[in-house]
Parts: sequence; C-alpha cells; structure tokens
Amino acid sequence: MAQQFQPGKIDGGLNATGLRFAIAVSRFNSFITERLLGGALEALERGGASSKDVDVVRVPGAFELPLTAKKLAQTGNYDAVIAIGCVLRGETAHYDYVCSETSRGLQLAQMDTGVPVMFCLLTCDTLEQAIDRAGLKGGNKGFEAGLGAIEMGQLVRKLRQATASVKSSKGRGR
Ligand code: INI
Repeated sequence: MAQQFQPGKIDGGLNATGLRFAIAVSRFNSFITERLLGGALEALERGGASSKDVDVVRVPGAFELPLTAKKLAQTGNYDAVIAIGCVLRGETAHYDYVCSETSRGLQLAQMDTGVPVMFCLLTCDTLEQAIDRAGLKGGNKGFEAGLGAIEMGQLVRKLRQATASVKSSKGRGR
C-alpha cells in the first residue's frame, strides 16, 4: 500500500548553471565576512555558476544588509541573494538591536520580493565562535548559504513555472 502512495515531488537540487546571484557583504568584522564570502563563492562555483552571473556588493555593517538585499532582489536580475555579516557581542545592548533588526529585515526582504534571501549572519559572543563558523571547526556558514541560494533559486524557479502552468490551464478552461 505504502509503495503505491507516491506524492509529487518538487525540489531545488544543487545545480547553479544558469542561475544569477547577488551577495551583499558587510565590511564590519571583515576578517570574518571575507571568509564567509569565500565560502559562498566556492559553493556557487562548485555548483556550476558562471562568475558573470554573480555580483558582490559591500555595505558598511550588518544593519545595512536588509535594505541592500531588498534593493538587489527588486532589480529582478537575481534568482537568490546572499546576505553576509558578523555581529559580535559587545558590552552594551547595541548587539541585540543589530541582530534583531538585521534578521527581521532580511526575512521581510525575501517575503516582500519573493526572491530567496540567504541569512548568513553570524551572531556570536566571541571572535573565536565566529572564526569556528567561518572555515574552522564549525565549517563555513558562507558555503552553506551558497548551497542554500542554489537550492532556493532553483526551487522558486520551479514553483513559478508550476504557478504559471496552473494559471494557463485555468485560462483554457474558460
Ligand atoms: N555591524 C556589524 O556588522 N557587526 C557588529 O558587530 C557591529 N557592532 O558590534 O557594532 C556592527 N555595527 C554597525 C552597524 O551594523 C551599522 O553599520 C551602523 O550602526 C551604521 O548604521
């Protein structure tokens, strides 16, 4: 019985050929963010993306990532946007404001535009924690974000095609 039950499957896969990407990178804590950028670029290249289909935009700090990601998504030129930043806890509440507004803004950017925005924002208590996640013990979160951008870029393309074909079949029925 279970063998007969075969639901339809829509997934993105990890082939970046023909997809276009924008990467917004914060200059704040660039020691970390440049390593995350390297990881993201490696994932896109390994996936088969062409360098002419990838644009890198630098911004002052994490707080500037949401507006930049939204503007990039609104151009209609990209299948996915990757936002890269690193916030390190200091002695004041500044960290909390930057973390919460950046994450909220990045989610809004993808929900408002329908373009996937990868959340590659390290929010760490110490520099050591950040280093671990930028290519050491914890892997490279930029690489993971690159893979996520490929999968979501492909998935959204497929979902768009599925929506278009449902609309056109409804149109024929009228
Ligand atoms: N920006 C960061 O990307 N990381 C930080 O750790 C950080 N801290 O700690 O202050 C930070 N602040 C700058 C902020 O993102 C804005 O660029 C700035 O406030 C100007 O709007």
